[in-house]
Amino acid sequence: MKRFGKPIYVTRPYLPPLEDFKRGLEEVWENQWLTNNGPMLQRFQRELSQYLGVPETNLALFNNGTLALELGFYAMGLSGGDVITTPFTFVATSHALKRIGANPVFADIDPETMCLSPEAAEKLITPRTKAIVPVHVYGNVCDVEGFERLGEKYGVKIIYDAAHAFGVFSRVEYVDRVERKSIGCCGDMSMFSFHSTKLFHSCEGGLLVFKDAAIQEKLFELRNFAIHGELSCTDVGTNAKMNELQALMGLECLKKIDGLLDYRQSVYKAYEEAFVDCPDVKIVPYSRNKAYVPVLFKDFATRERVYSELKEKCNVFTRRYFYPLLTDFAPYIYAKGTCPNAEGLAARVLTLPTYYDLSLEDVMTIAENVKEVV
Ligand code: T4K
Repeated sequence: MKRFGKPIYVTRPYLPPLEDFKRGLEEVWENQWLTNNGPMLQRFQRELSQYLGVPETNLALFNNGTLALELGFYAMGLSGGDVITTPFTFVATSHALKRIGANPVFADIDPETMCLSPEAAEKLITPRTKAIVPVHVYGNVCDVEGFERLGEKYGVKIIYDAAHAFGVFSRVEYVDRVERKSIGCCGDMSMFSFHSTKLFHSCEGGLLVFKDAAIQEKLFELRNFAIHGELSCTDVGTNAKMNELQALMGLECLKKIDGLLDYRQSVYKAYEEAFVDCPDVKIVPYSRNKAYVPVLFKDFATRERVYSELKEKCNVFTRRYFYPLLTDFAPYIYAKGTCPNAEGLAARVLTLPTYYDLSLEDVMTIAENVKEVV
């Protein structure tokens, strides 16, 4: 097995050219405005609106994805209700529900896409259900039509955790033209995470995209303590404001988004080719933006061996996203054993390194090392 001289992590944040960032910093210095709805934040919101093809009235930026989810759930009135969601995700999804006083109810995932199954979710709908929160896990797109049907049939909100799905669009064909539609436009609301470990980031950050423009004012209020000027406070808000340096990082990364997305496809393709002759490593093909490269092994023992040998012998730090399942963690242990598909896949999955400057040669070496272990 080949050992890398420097550690290879599951991801590395893209950094824009320092000169470009410095120019932006000069502007921040001139403005002497660092947070609280500053000019960089407003520009970032404007440019995101153009990139996503979503009106500015239907977006809101936050200081991280978790608080974006929390405030989104709160603004949609989920407190006190049951919300059906997936256990195969990062803890932030269900933590955000719990923290606003909603009760996460876990339904199983589709064994192919690894996203929440609409059929499994439907079986758990009761009069207490206020919403369904599917996750486009790894950038694999959920069965959005299936969830739309459930939303209409039962009158429940559909709110996507799209933390991994920035840069995913679908083609919409009209008689006279073809348009692209952001995955964020599905359902009542979607959240994109701009954390440094994401293919597009603002150091930390989160974006909500929502169908009903009327909710924007509420979200702006909630992210700023729900205070209005000096004399009024109308709700229990919090501090979830994105600052100017975050917005600047986001703007600089947005300039490069097409290249970042293209390169992820190349990395994925290189892994795919490397594993084509190896039936013991099954690459999961569903991610649209290739934000992650999940692979499945035949059993838990093999996955664990690959994980540790890559770390110890090769200096390669893969991650077992998403193991353990949320239903193995103390706050959600009440649902342990209820989602067999998710349990089976969490025991066998490993996400391999992918990032903007991971060379294709290094991808081949990582893949060869994996093949030597299985
Ligand atoms: N919903 C879903 C489905 C999510 O996956 C997430 C977050 C959220 C909601 C919440 O969104 P945010 O509130 O985070 O915006 C990471 C991230 O912290 C987390 O954002 C992400 N999902 C989760 C899947 O992964 P860790 O604990 O695995 O990250 P960490 O610090 O171990 O970083 C992974 C590797 O990246 C490191 O081994 C080295 C490298 N790295 C990391 C950072 C931060 C760098 O090279 N440079 C860096 O600056 O959680």
